[in-house]
Amino acid sequence: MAKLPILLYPDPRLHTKAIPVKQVDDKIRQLIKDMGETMYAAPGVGLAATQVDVHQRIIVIDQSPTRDQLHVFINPEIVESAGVADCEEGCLSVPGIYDKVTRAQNIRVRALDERGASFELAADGLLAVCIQHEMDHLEGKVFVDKLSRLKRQRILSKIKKRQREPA
Ligand code: K2U
Ligand code: ZN
Repeated sequence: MAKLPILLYPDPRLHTKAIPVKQVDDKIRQLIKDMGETMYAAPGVGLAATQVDVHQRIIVIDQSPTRDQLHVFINPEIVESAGVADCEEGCLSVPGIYDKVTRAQNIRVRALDERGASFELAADGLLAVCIQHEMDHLEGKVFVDKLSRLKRQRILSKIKKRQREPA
């Protein structure tokens, strides 16, 4: 397995729209293993393939307290959504930045698993937030893109200031 480098905002590659996985094969399964290792090491609750510069529609999520229940979603689609909820979000591609984002409260998602079998999952709470956050990544969207222009400008200034400071 391998830890993969995570793209950092405002890297333009984060704004690439991912393409559907055509064949769930051993190469895809190895990528999923590497994404899981990368996510756990970060540490994060989720990771989209876009964030490791692989532009295919794959996300991994583990919001379990024991960190041993990895959800894998290949070619995910939200087939139902209901309600609205605000949640404080962060992102491994935008370290140290957190802000409130409004998303659907309850969702039903259809995807392929690591064997290529189709499944559906109903989600709410943090899992629902994370699925939507990761699916945004597959669309080339980062959560800070949803914030006001002023907030985005302040975040970019903070990132540029950090880059000027000695490591
Ligand atoms: O996509 C990512 O960068 C992974 C995020 C997923 C996530 C975003 C918002 C809310 C929940 C999960 C990282 O896990 S960021 C770490 C984190 C976790 C919970 C809440 C806020 C930030
Ligand atoms: Zn993110």
